[in-house]
Amino acid sequence: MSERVKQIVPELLDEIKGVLKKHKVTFAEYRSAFEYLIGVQEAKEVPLMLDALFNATIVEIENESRKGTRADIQGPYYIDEDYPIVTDELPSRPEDAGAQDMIIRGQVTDLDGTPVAGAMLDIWHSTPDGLYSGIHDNIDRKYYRGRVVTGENGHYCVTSKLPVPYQIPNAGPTGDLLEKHLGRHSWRPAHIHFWARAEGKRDLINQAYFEGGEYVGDDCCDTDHLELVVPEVIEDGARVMEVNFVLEPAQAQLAAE
Ligand code: MBD
Ligand code: FE
Repeated sequence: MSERVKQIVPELLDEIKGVLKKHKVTFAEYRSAFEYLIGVQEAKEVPLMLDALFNATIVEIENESRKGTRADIQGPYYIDEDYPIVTDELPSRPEDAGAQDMIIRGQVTDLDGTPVAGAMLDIWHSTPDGLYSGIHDNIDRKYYRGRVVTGENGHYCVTSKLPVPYQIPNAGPTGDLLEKHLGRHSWRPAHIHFWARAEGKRDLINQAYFEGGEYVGDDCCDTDHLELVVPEVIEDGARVMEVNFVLEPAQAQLAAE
């Protein structure tokens, strides 16, 4: 058994037990929490609920040991597949042809500002109506997901369609927890997910947001996203998302683990 598990789990359990005692939680309340968790499982919302509640904390911890661009939450809707390398457009749904165009581009460098060629960026984001392909409404998983590789000078560029502020699925127990039980909302600012990988560099998972957008700074998933909030630039009618990444050496990753 892992030493970390032996160290952390008993402490976690003690903390939980302490709160239960402090508030003299009754058997009926315990049973209702029990039923709640069964509902989370039945709605298949375990990934959604865990990421909404805890991913931002794990990211905060990770960022203590990061130089360069800070990490952000991965969220529950990354699909771990060998997506094709895209050189021009992320595949978009035919019915979104009229949606706002978006250009995602930028440069990957190391800590010294030297361009990183051959870095691979996994990019994924929602449809213009706030759904994730491969997850919601049987939308083909090929849409709004793909990989780009940086060129000689560390640059990349890909076009897509603009995502909108995103309401996490709120008809289930995660939405109930946030909205009904805690009096919060269930929205995230519009965002684009990235996972940057390059040889000899520490992996970086993060997200870009739209400056001035609704829910920026008021995310139901508790991100602070002080970085990668991209000012509005329009080119030929397309919203340009200039997103640059500074990657630190992979040794830092090993040291942090
Ligand atoms: C998302 O799209 C997301 O990015 C997060 C963090 C949680 C729920 C849905
Ligand atoms: Fe997301």
